[in-house]
Amino acid sequence: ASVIRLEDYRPSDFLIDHVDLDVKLHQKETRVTATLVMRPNPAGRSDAPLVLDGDELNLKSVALDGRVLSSEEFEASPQSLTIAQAPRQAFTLTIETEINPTANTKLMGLYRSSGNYCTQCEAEGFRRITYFLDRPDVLSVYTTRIEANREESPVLLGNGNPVESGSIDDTGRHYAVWHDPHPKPSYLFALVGGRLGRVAKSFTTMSGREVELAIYVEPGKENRADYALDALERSMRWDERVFGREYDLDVFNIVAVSDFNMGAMENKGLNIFNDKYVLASPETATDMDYAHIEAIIAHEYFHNWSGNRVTCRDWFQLCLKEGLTVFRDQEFSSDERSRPVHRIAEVKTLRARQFLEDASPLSHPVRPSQYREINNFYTATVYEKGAEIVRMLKTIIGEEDFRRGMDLYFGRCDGTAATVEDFLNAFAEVTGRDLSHFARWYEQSGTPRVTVKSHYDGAAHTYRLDFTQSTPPTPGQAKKEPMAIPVTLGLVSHDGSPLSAACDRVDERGVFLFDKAADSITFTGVTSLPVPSLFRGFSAPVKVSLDLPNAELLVLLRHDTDAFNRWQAAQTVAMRLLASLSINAQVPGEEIDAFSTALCAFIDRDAENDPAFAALVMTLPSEADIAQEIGQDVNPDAIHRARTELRHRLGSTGAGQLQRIYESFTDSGPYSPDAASAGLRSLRNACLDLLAAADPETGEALALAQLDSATNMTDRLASLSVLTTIPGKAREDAIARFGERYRNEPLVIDKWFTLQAAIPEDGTLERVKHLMEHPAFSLGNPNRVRSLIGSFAMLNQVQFNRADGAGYRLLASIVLRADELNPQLAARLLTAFSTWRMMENGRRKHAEEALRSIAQKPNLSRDVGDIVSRSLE
Ligand code: BAL
Ligand code: ZN
Repeated sequence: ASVIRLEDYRPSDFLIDHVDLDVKLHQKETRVTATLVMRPNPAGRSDAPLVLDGDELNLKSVALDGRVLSSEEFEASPQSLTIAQAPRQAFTLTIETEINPTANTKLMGLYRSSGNYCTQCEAEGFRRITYFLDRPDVLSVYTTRIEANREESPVLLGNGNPVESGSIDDTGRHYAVWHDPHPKPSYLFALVGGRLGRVAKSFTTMSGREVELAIYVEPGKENRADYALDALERSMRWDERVFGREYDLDVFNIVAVSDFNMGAMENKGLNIFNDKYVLASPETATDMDYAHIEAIIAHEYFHNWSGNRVTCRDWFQLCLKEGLTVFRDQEFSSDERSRPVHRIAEVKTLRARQFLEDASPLSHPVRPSQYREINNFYTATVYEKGAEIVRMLKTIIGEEDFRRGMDLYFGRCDGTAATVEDFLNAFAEVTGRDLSHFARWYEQSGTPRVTVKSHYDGAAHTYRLDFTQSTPPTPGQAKKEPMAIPVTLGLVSHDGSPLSAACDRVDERGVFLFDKAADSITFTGVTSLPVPSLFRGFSAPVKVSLDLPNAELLVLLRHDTDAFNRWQAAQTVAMRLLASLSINAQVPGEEIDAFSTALCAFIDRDAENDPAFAALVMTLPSEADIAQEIGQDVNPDAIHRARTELRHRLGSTGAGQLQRIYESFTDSGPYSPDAASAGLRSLRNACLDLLAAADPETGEALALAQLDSATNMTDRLASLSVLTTIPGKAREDAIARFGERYRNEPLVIDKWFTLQAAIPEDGTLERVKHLMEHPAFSLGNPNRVRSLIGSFAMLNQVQFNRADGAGYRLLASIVLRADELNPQLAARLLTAFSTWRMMENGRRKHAEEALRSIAQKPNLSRDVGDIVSRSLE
């Protein structure tokens, strides 16, 4: 497939100022009439033909300034519409197409989900509705008339504000007209027609405008949207307070649909959501679901400024809206919840997904320089690493200048399609700093590794830290330059007493900017050997090697003022033990004892003060994290044994404390999803997990009792999860009962699929195949596929990476089947192979064979073809 390059960008030859869409919804033969008010772009070529994008379109007619064109006057295929002799002044083009929403299984463009009509246009779905200049730098004002059968689709929604609606006499049909005054790119277009329930409330903006907020869901599930509606209101208030951003339409609508490729979509004034990220009740949703709903509602709302009012010039700039908006939603969640706990969760996700991607054949810069299929670049690198870049920028320039820069960026770029350079220029301008070195973060892929060595001179009372950095080669980038890395740091004394030390390279906020291949900083006035606390709050997305013994790291767990580094210290020690146990099958018992003792002391002292934080400290790095740390010749079975062994040791040493906490924190009173209540549940369930690891018999009894008495999905699912680790009749009965109880709740059945797919036993392969025949499973529904197949491939390290290759073969066969229905979904599943080169030789061979079996299939989608070829490169 052809490669699209950033360096080839040129402005569109034509512009579209106004779009008038008339959409007559029918299940199989939807008629779309698009009237486009166009003109040549002064910045484009003056002699260029007009070439409009299409995708699987059926053209019915085309007219220029009201005159129907004959077939000699244009060239049309399902993929494009070309008018060689387009006018050189303003003109109106009227295009009629017919599309079949029922046959649209790709879930791009206009499709049906549970009988409702909905759209998804980002990145290139609008061209599946009508021929268009389907690129983000063509901004137009849209008026949309939607017509449908009133019985089938009583609700008709479009972008912008409602203008009029009415019946069409004697036809059973009705219509609604929507107008969006804000010029937008086609990827932000949306419409919905369907039978939907509604919850609403009104919101008064900071300047006193009234906005009607509404969420539309499957009828009967309205009360499950209350939390999302509340989160929306809180997001709007927060964006006013923290970024000075106000909403700009009379209505803000959200629609939840059950078949959706992404989490949600920020269409102007009409967000469309995967129902997983809207619907919640204590009976069906976990604490984590509530937190995700809050974050994604906020994310899509924040796009109204970072993405919609200021959009992207081209898809290479995707991080401009996504990285920035992830940063904004992370800040929102941190303000609404516990900042350190949220930061730890962010970093866990970043390492599990982005560091993994960056160490794989799929590694790419935050702003890629080329792509074959843009859908494959909605990645952890663009999103999560993109957010880390914004965070580092704020760390380097400080809070006040960051806000001034954001104000300048939003103000100056409002109504335009911008670039990463526009973004950085705003900050360069308000600070007077040269940010060209910092800009490397957007261009250079791979995770930098920073190595730090410490030297204490007890006589001179100086403490020196020597930093070096290097970034490994990644596809297309053999050689790397040093990065501008903000290191937030401090020194900690062994007993936690205040420590006076000075260093002129560290600013008053504790930030040292490390921007060379090697550098040293020296603290003076250090009267006793300190422990360095580096990268506080995870101040840069790097891997750190530090020459500190475990005992000193455990000082940080006890005494650091930075909560993130307290957690990090415990993780680092655990990771060292787990990696050694995996590779050598044993480590000196006293090292494990020292860690267990420190952890028990921590639990005794701190667990009750901050339960959510304690639960995180008590959770060991995942098997996938350990594999990533080892990095080569990985044997997932050895890793699984090592982690099981360490959990067993921790659970046994801490049994007394764990039991006490487990019993003292019994849940009482009505369920509340707030962070404090969720924290208590997470601590209690972390205790249950370790108790079961120490003694499966006790664990089984406790988990069965909890499953029976649980009053909410968090506790119920946690107990079922513990049971899935203990083979036997009790587990199978519990799984069956849970499946029966929730058979009419697809989003809960997803959790049930996930737990079973993650069982680290040989029988899981057959279990997954069997579950694919379950009435609730459908290869056409992304949530079902991700829950069962995605979880098997991404969460079940030992079974996906089976030594006999059967896990790889199963995934390859499913990817090929899914590709015929939904290429985006298939390509996403296929990324589970991104770790294949890390595996030991036998597994590596099996994985390569599976990948080659996919690569050789004819008619692969561009999505799957791209991932498979990059995976094999
Ligand atoms: N723009 C695609 C979905 C999201 O990131 O909000
Ligand atoms: Zn987004």
